Amino acid sequence: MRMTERTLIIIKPDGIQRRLVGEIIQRFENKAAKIVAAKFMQVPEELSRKVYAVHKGKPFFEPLTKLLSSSPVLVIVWEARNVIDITRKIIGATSGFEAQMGTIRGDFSCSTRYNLVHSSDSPESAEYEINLFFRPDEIVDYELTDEKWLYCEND
Ligand code: 3AN
Repeated sequence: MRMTERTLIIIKPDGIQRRLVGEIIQRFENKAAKIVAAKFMQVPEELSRKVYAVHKGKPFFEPLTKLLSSSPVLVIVWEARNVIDITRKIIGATSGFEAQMGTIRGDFSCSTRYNLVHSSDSPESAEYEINLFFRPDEIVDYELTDEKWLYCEND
């Protein structure tokens, strides 16, 4: 059976400014992901640098962190079986030019930097990133009632 996991996504400033919030959230709900935490906020630059700490030293680090802090974002924790891998597939490749049609970036982004959504890329980064934005008591544990229509015993 696939593991129930949590992952963090950030609908980045370009996603908010382009009014794509509903469109983006819909794609996760379509694939049975459950919202367990959410926060609409302006990200301080110090926090943006922590989000992108793995890219420190790369030429795009400064513009990347500045962009994340340039306008409000919506941060969401999703929970579902296999949700980290599913999320990467829903979002698509880093560059909007390379991303497959049908993915969020493939359908809406024409840029590497303005690529609408950030997501955790592993269980380790999910844990790190969720802890950057949420205290444990801000994550809500609850049941949705459609699970028996989503998964079978082999899933
Ligand atoms: P992803 O967002 O697909 O997980 P990462 O984690 O490799 O991609 O990169 C984080 C962010 O850094 C990307 N969302 C993108 O905005 C930016 N980025 C990555 N590679 C480049 C690049 N070569 N040039 C400009 N920006 C980049």
